[in-house]
Amino acid sequence: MFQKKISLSNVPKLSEFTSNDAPAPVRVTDVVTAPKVPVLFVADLHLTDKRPQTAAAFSEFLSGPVRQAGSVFILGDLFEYWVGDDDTGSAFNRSICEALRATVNAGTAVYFMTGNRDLLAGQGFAHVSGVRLLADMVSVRFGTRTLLLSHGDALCTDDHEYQAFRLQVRNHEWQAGFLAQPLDARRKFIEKAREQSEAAKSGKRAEIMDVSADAVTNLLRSYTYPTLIHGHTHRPARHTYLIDGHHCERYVLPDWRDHAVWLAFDGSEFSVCSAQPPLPASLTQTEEGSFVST
Ligand SMILES: [Mn+2]
Repeated sequence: MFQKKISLSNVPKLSEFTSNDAPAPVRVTDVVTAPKVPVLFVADLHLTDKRPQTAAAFSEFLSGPVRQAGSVFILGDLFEYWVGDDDTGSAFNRSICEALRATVNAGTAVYFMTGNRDLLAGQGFAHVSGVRLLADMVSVRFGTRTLLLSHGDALCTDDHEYQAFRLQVRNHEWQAGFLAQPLDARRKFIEKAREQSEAAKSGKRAEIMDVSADAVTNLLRSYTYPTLIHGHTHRPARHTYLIDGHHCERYVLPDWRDHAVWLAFDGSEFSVCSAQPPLPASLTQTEEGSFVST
């Protein structure tokens, strides 16, 4: 099949993405009904062969807590980067996929949503690993209770430059052009994009890069005041809101360093769990509420 090629040298740089348009409101595009409890939630593991301790923690997490759970939801940025599903052959990616596959085969449902780092993980990854792909954002229903799950970057609507970039890399033509490049060229491009992203971040105010309060309020109001769970910002917390007289919660998942940390839900209560107590100090308190620890 003819595939239009886009030279990587012609791929726009981060700094060239700008937009003053208000981003479209975030909408639920996927639904999961009554997954088996307890349900575990993780995000932002950023697995890479450069951090073997984190990869080992993931392997232990899968073979321990996850096997004892009914289901696990991975809400994006499982990998530090993912250059395409044709890269499942590398030793590191293969070992992660095999660990996921063993977990699925043992009877625990593994749900996976991409983040900004592993946006290109798709059907090929799902086929090898056995995970069930989810769109961002997904509604998970337990009887009358609804949880909304998202990676979280779609809610960072105050960062117009990032949102314009996000839109661009989600464009199918852009992706096809990117995927048509050799693996090495793709890896180099991602390394460079990451450097640019870090440089751009250093010039931005911290609030700009957090989720927008308005985006969160509008979302919770639109979906009859559910509990929102997301990652991406690396600002773990439990936020509470009173919107139109309804109490709502927003859990921000922690990123992983050298040990596993996850949020568990038994169908009615949440708890934060760690493979290595005590919890990091950053987990304990925010201005709006504190993380529930057990
Ligand atoms: Mn992210």
